[in-house]
Amino acid sequence: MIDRFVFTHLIEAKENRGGGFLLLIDPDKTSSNSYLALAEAAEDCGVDAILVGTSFMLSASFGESVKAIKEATSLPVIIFPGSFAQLTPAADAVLFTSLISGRNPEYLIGEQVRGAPLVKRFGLEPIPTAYMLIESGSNTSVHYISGTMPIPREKDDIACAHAMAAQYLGMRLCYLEAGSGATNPVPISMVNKVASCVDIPLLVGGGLRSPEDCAARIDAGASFVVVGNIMEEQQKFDYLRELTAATHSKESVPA
Ligand code: 1GP
Repeated sequence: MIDRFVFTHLIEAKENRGGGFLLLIDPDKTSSNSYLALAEAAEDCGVDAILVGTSFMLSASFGESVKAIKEATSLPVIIFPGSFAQLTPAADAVLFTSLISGRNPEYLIGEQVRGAPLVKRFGLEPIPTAYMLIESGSNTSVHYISGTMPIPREKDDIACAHAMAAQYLGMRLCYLEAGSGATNPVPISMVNKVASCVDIPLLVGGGLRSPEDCAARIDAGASFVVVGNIMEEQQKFDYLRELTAATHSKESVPA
């Protein structure tokens, strides 16, 4: 029997606040001082959970980074793994992703088979997540590393069919990903169409830079937005508050 504390926390955040805001920390991209300051401030700034993950894992101390982030916050810390090697007992949960938009067996099931025994041994809560890359105007790290084609950004029907397959396979979340630092985020029209095709909650991320970007995806039917780059670049906590406030559509914006 798998506990679903973190998944339940996410769903409650969505239901109570209108939309959930997930802050992505990539320990490869910023200094530990910067990301720990961000993690410490996150809850007070309205963040609902922290994702930690990286495409490359340039540093050998990924596990130490997750542990330090966990110690800096009382928010759930969820691994968003670039590979099974990023699994660590320091986190609460893992987005147990399968790259369903691609046809590379390593990222559909290979990494998951390597990671499953570690998830069990470490006591991590696995959150089964369908991961779908959406074309964003330029080649992103995930496209290159996974060797897969993203779904064309105007092909709503293809995106819907993938999301429906994910739901019927029993996935709990569906992540529409334009890629970190994407030039063009996932189109609002695609979020709207996919949300109308499935009942499972949607996460949308990649290239979301403004409160308007976040609010528009929640209004279109996303349950959660994921934001990384813009906060790593800015380190402005007031701006983080603006992003979370725009995402929490049920909460009144402070005057
Ligand atoms: C990337 O969706 C996340 O996997 C976040 O993207 O870094 O562009 O905010 P950004």
